[in-house]
Amino acid sequence: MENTALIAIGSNIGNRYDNMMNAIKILTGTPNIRLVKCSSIYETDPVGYEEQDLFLNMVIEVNTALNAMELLDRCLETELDLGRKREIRWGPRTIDLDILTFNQENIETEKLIVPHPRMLERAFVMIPLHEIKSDLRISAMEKPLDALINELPDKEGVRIWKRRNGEDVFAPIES
Ligand code: GSY
Repeated sequence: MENTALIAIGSNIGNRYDNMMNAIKILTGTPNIRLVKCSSIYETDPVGYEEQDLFLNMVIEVNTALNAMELLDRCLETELDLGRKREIRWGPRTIDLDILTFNQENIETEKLIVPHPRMLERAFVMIPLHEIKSDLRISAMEKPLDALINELPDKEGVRIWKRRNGEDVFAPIES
């Protein structure tokens, strides 16, 4: 299990919590992907196409023996297993699994770009990410995660929904 990946998970159709838990079970239910850490779950205002239901979002860390493209295929298979249909580009979805980082690698192919090109702009990714990887640095970052989060305009659109443990997850990023 030599590789480490961070994966963002989101859902805004049906039983959003069950969708997310089932996605984690399917994805990490084989010997070559191991769940290391889960963030709390946040309820978030939709970004992009705003006329849709609220999302639940979280970030997980996994260890894996797969390479990045194999992990992407597993994410896409998991989405399909859970009935995801790709319809409106920024629209509602049963489940969304986005690889944010894969080790420290920079990968740019037609199917996969990591680090994820929009992750630093999205409070619904950055807040759960900060919770489990507050010291993360990627080449596109000019500041630490907490400083970037404080500058994000839509952070009020990210509210705790199910806390991972007793700690105040917002304390380190409140200005
Ligand atoms: O890119 C992920 C799908 N997505 C989301 C999401 O997961 N959460 C929120 N809050 N807005 C979103 N817009 C899109 S597209």
